[in-house]
Parts: sequence; structure tokens; C-alpha cells
Amino acid sequence: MNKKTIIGPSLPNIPWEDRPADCKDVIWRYSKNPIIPRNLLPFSNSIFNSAVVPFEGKYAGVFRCDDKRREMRIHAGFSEDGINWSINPEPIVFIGDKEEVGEFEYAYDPRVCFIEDRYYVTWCNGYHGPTIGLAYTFDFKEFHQLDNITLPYNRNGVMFPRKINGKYAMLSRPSDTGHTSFGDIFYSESPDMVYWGKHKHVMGTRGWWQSTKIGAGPVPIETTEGWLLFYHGVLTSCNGYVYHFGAALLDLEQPWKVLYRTEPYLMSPQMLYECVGDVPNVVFPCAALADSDTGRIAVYYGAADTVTGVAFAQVDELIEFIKNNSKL
Ligand code: BMA
Repeated sequence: MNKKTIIGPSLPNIPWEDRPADCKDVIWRYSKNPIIPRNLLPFSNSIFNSAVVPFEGKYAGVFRCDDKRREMRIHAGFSEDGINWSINPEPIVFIGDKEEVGEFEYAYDPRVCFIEDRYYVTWCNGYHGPTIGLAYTFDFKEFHQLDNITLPYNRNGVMFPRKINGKYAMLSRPSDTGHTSFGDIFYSESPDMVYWGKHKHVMGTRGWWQSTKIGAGPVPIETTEGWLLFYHGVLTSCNGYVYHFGAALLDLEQPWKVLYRTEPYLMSPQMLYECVGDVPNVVFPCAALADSDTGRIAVYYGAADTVTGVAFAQVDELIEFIKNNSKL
């Protein structure tokens, strides 16, 4: 049945639950959300906005764990099934940190992307303000930190999983030092993961749920219809920011060209664990798994800056929805 829309490996053990009979949405939540509680670690205040990838037939990931001092650190974790996680109590200590890259200030909102032979981690790295940190690992035990890939101030740095036109490629969202009230998504490329340039505008804010700022979410999924990008969109209500997410399809060889983009959101904060927490009314996707055999997709998202949830979609249905509900 499946048309092999996803260009990529099969993932037979992808976490999955069928859509509930009473759900009409194109994306649906796992019934046992949140999968990671805020207090999984004895000292953790919250575990959210985290990144998972297939690893050695199972799963590994990098998790944002804020501790009870409210310091923001990232930790490695492992799982047999992508649902039940064991997270290292010690934060990642980067090799190359300090001497080469500068004093540690904070680390949050990681993304993990397998490119060629290793896993690259990008995150919001405190270096005289928020910027995009970069490290690689082969085993989720040793992490080698490289130079920051943008000047401050920037957030939501997300790699593409393969070179595009012979260059590494990433999306990022220039910002400011605070709770930025603006933000568009830009594309940059690099021959070597060090020097980044040829910056291009991909997409900006627009009405309603994406009117204040937008930012790339999980590593884009390559499909026959373009790069499938989940992205968050923020509106400013009388009670502050509200974080939703939608999706876009980007041209495969010129990903700064947006082919389709959802006018309605795919998910807004509606469940108690998305509306109540340290920052109410936030769904914030940072990772997605995809199985090219079945077309199944699992999206991992932070809820209310407190816990982690997962939601599911079928790629063909999702792409049809994006195309039928698109406004550029
Ligand atoms: C952003 C980041 C995210 C967070 C969101 C909502 O600026 O700090 O980590 O989920 O705000 O608080």
C-alpha cells in the first residue's frame, strides 16, 4: 500500500499507536503521554524539548533536563522502544569544551542528526547570549564539541541529514538575548561544518498561530514530495506566548524554496500537560522518527516546558493535508 514516500531507512520498531477512532486530526497524541515525566531524574525540574534517533537497532537521544536550580543542561539517554527512556544523571561533558570553544553557560533545545558516519548534535548554546552549539558523537558516550556555528544571537539550529548540492546545510532562527518577539527561518550551507554562508531566507511569520515567530523543529525528513519540516509557530495572547506546530514541504535541492506550508496548525496546546507546567501552552517539537516501509512518523515534543510527549502521523495523509491546507 505504502508508496515509499519517505526517502530513508526502514525503522520496523518505530513507536506507534493507531489513531483513536474518535480523532479526525492528521496527527494524534500517544495515549500514554507524557512519556517522560519531569522528575525522571532525582534532581530534574523538567525534561522536554529533546531529540531522539535510531541507534544500534534501538534508540538514543539527547535530552534537555533543567535541574532544580533551573540550570539548563543536556543529557544523553537510551531506550529499547523509543517510549521508555533511561537518561544519564550526569550532563554531557563535551570534549573540546572550554579550551577551544569557551566557558559553558547553558545548553538547551538539542537536535540530533545522523550525517554520513556520525551523529551531530546542535543546541542553543550560551556563549555571550544564545547561539548554536555543535558537537558530534559516534556512541552517545563521548561528545566532541566543535566551534559554534553561528554568531550570537541565534536559536533553533537544525541540520539536514545529507549534503545538498555538495554542502552541509542547516536551518536557524536569528534572535535576541531575551524571549525574542520576532523570528524567521534561514538556510545556510557549509563545505566543512566550520564555515557557514550563502544565508537565505526560507520563511517568515504570518497570520494567527505563527504570527510572532517561527522556528525549525525536528531534522527535516526527506520525502519524494520535498523535505518535510515540522516547525513551531508562536502567537502572542493576552497571557503571553502560545506555541503550536505546523509543517512545510521544502524543495529537495533548493530547500530555501517553500513548496507548501500549513495555514492551520497541526498541533496546539490542548492537553493538561501541554497547558499546565513551567511555561503554560507550549508544544515544541525537536525530533521525529520515520519508517520508510510503513510511512509512519513519530514526532517528539516538549509540553509546557516541563515534560516530553510523542505524536503520530502517516506520511501520505500528512503530505496530502499539507498540500490541501497550504498558503504560501
Ligand atoms: C523558547 C525556548 C524553548 C521554550 C520556549 C517556550 O524561547 O526557550 O526552549 O520551549 O521558548 O518557553
